[in-house]
Amino acid sequence: SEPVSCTGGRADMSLDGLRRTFREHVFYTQGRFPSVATRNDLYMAFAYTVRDQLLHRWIKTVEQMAGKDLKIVSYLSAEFLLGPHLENNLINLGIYDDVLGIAKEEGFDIQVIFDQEEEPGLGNGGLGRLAACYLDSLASLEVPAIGYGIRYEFGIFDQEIRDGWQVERTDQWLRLGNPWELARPEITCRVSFGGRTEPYQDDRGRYRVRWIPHRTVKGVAYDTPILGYRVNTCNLLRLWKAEAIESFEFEAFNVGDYYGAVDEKIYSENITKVLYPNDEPVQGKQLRLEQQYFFVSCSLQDMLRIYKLGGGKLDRFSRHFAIQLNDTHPALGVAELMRLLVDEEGMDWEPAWDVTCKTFGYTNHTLLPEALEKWPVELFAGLFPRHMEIIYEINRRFLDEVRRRWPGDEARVARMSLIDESGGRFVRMAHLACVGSHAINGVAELHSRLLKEDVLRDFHEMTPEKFSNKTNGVTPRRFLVLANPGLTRLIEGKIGDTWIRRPEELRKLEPCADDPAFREEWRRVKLENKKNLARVIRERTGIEVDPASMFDIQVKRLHEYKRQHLNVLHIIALYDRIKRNPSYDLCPRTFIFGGKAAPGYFMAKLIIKLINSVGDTVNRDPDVNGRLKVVFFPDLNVKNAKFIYPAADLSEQISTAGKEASGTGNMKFSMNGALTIGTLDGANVEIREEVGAENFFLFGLTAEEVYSLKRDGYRPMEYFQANPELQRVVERIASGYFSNGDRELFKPLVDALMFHDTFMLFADFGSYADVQGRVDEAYRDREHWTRMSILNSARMGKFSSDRAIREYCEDIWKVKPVPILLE
Ligand code: OAK
Repeated sequence: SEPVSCTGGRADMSLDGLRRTFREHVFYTQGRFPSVATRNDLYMAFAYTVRDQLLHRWIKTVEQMAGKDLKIVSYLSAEFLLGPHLENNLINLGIYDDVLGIAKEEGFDIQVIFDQEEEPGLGNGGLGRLAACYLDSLASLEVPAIGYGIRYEFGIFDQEIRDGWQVERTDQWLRLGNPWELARPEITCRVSFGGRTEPYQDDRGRYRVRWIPHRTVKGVAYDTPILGYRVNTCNLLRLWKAEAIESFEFEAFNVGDYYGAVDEKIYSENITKVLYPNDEPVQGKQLRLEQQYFFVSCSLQDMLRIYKLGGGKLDRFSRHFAIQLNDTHPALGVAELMRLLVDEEGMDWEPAWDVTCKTFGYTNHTLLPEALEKWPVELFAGLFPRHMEIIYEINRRFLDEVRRRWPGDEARVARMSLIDESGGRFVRMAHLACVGSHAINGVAELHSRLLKEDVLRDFHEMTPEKFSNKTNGVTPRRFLVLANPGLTRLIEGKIGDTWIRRPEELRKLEPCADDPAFREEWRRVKLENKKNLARVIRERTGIEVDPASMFDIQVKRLHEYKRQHLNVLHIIALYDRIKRNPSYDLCPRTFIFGGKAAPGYFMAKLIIKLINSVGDTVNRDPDVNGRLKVVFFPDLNVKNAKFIYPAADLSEQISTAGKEASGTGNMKFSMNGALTIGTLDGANVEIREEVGAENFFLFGLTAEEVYSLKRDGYRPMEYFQANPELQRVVERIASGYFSNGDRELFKPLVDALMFHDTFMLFADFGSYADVQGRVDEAYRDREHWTRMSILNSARMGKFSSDRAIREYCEDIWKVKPVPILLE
């Protein structure tokens, strides 16, 4: 067919065109005179102006892909933590400065407009943000891709701090409308739950099964365009919203059951109401399982629909779709695709299984055993009677294979089974994902190795060829260009801007580390960023911090394995040194924390309280005399993070070795020139390799040492007794020094450390405190510190999500870029 013409008009990206479109949107979309337009009207008008540009490219993308024999990546994720769209799209379109100019002409502050955007917080932390970075890179590399997920009405809660405690408030991101999405009421799927199955013979006399479900809901597609950086590829993020199917309402109305109809509606809509705010571990709640199946079923039905539009035969499906499972949350997809192919499309089991295995890839994101998803068989079979049968059949065939390879090894069979029967019966989602995928990967070298040696050892022994590593990456567009315009300009002045697409070229900066004038400039930018953060901290917490002090920052979800409390123990140690020796020589430091705790995770919330309590005491104590400040930055999200990474001098990556799968905050900090103090955990290992051991502050046990210490019986008390400073630190907490004499408040935390210390803080405390001493010394030599800082940024190219996505494309998905032309 003829290419669609959408040149001129709103597709006009000249300054005049943009200005005209903007004015039109104020008028015709928002229905306002400029003189009465609210801040939100202006934001909406800008957003629609930009969206018009995206839609232009989107249509070109769809048009030029249609009918081509290409392969599409389908990224299945229960979470996408996108962050605000407006600024990011301006950067990717290359019209940031134009729009700044228009705003100025029209007489308002663009920052105020940016600030108006409510971010879609449809994720908890690392896993969801990684999915968003990968969407950015897929589009930037011109790879055809669809992200599939859930349109939660309420995303991750907003965090407030009251009296030092975390208080959760509902996230209302859709309150003022969402200009970035297009509702597609015509793209719908039916998703069923419960009921029973029944055998029958089809017209060819073959044994078949039909599922007679108990209830059915409707999934409606909501599409968000995802534009790549300075390319015309505009991919799709398709999020599903649950609604009641009409027939239920009619039936209920017909028998006069008005309330029944309304109940059904509420019941159905509940499925996509709210994001579960726990990251690792996830909670075994029925609604959560319903969410997973709901979005997976909608997405697979949608892919089959798109595929059939092209007239393809089902046994070739895997040549046209590569589906990636972002952890096990969408792993039910393996059973659902089998059901769709066998029950709905009439395929035989073997070819259907072949298609399924060739289509799916599985990425694991955690080493915490308690975070491996498993669902009680009773719950599972009740909701998905047909999938339960399919899983039993997959398992039967799979375990036959295991028995053929390892005759008589029933212990192995029990370990590998898709059903855990070691006490209660559970469906093991990671096993389902492994068996149903042709590729399995971890997210950092160390993590991938530990998966092979430990968590997924049996699977690796059986099919080593499925395993690989794909070290995580982050998008330099959002986390450097957008977050740190000062540094971006400075870098551009030296090496141009090609590094934004090819961050390996940042290496060209290395010689600048030896240039005193450049170092001076580098410090000036950092100082500006710190002043900026200091201002935001003042506005949000009332605390004054000194931009001349070292900014030592730990921002991430609150979790015991991430050991924010190890950081606190060290702060108390410094405080204790000052109290014992008022003239103690300490390089002034501002400790900044941020991150949300799962609402039901008592210990994580107590750690937030401890940080704030220590802050209250230390910040007010005149003896401290400016040497220490402690701040808890409330409501860490993508929007706030942009003030934080660029302002850091020191990045705290201090998890117990062997626990953090990768980490991605570590990359964001280092890219922005922060030095890392960290353990040999997750991607820290590779960051240190890249930036050089001499530019990284390493401490703590290795994963192997953690493992053998645990095996041989770890006794935290021994470390406690051997370290008088640690004793004084713990005593200050236990005595109520930070809690107005209340000895009970922090007792659970103190007891957990003294008697269990699962994450080995005591074992690492000495080494941590020593290395922090070296950090203090290093910071005094500002020239040398700046050198190290420049080298960190210059050597972080590997950790661009573009590199990660290229590896996925080549090794797992076997997909190629499809450049899109505008005219
Ligand atoms: C969340 C729920 C279940 C399992 C894992 C997660 C998760 O967020 N994992 C995190 O994924 C990030 C992206 O790969 C990693 O960088 C983090 O280390 C990991 O904790």
